[in-house]
Amino acid sequence: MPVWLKKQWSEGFRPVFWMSIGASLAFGTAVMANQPQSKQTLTSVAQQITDLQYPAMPKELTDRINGAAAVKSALPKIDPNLTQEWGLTSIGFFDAFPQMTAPLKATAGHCAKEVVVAVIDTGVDYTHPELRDGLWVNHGETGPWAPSKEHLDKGYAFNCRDKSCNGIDDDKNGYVDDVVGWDFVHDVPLPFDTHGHGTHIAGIISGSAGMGAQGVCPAVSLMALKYYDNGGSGYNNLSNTVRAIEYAVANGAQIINYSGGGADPAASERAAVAEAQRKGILFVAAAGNDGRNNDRRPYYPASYPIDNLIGVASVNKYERLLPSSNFGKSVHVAAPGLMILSTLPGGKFGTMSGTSQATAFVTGAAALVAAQMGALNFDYRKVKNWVLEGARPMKLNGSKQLLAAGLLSLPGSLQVQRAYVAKTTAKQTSEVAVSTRPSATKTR
Ligand SMILES: [Ca+2]
Ligand SMILES: [Ca+2]
Repeated sequence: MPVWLKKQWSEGFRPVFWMSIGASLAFGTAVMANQPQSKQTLTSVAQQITDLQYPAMPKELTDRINGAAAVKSALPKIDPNLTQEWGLTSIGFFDAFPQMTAPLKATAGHCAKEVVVAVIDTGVDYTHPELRDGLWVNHGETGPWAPSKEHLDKGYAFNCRDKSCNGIDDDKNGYVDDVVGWDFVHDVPLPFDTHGHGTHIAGIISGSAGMGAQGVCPAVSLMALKYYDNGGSGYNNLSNTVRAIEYAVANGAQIINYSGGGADPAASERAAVAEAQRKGILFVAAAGNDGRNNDRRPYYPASYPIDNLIGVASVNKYERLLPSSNFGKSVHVAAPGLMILSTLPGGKFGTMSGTSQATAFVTGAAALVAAQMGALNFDYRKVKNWVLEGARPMKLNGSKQLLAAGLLSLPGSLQVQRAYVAKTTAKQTSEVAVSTRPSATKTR
């Protein structure tokens, strides 16, 4: 089998054996809010998603882009049963709030817009009420615009008077009208999700409306990069992956979420991850859903030996590794990954399972911890260290070992981070004290 044909989702679309843990849970039990689960079938949910037309940019976003007053949308009342999602409880999300530093706590509904997370996936439903307030906006492609005299002399017709829709690459980054990201599958600006996977990942990271999918880092700036084509070749999916990573690196992402992968390495992909590392970007990747040891049979990109990578395994509600989850000392940390409730295209909600979802929890946690320091101070080595050192012990099955031997813990990571800040502050204070002390040699 060619290398790229194995590229697939990390919630595990396995043909036979893992069907019960992967695909069937991914879509088969996807539930729409306020509808009985049993009425949803694989076909009906997939069909609803496929039938969606690519919506235009949401009005809320265009208003924001045009500098108009933010439109307050009338949101349904928060359903406490939905927001108390088990994965959030497991990572200590609700326990973490009292521990957060004052500025962040005050704006906990908006984690930190300065932190940019690129979701390289099937695209994102950027019109979803849970997600539309948390989108990254490329300010080089926004703002009022008028055709030049040269344009008019050439007789060009422009229906639009904004950089976001003028058909011009205003910020000269190689992409025309890329306002919220890019669709590498169709090479068009709006990376709408007709699959469901990317929208689900986005909700876990940044869901912010409290309607049914609370994100770990609400309303962090989410850059939507669509690389995966369900009907496309594995080769195209790989080359689009590489282009998407390069876009994220070139356009200011601090964290990349990649909830996919395959059994075979690729030089181009490895080079792109290495370039992300050189640019100081954290790369969070799924460990895969083959139930195997990645130390023996690696899963890429999670298994590239590059130090900006965090490989993520998945656990159930009882904090046991899912049988489908890959493991090994080369896998860094585990996070919730079974029946995770999040957003689906078309303003819907549903559950999916696998290391894809676990990866999104780790990305959200990394973004939240990074947000405490301010985005300008982003340092992937420190953020990775806080996430891994803050992990709490978990029971492992027999020989299945994880490098960090632990489960993602927001309170734990915040604690490690605060200890670091306290130590750094103390060191700076003592250095100041030393430098202001009169020199013994000079006083003689
Ligand atoms: Ca551009
Ligand atoms: Ca433009």
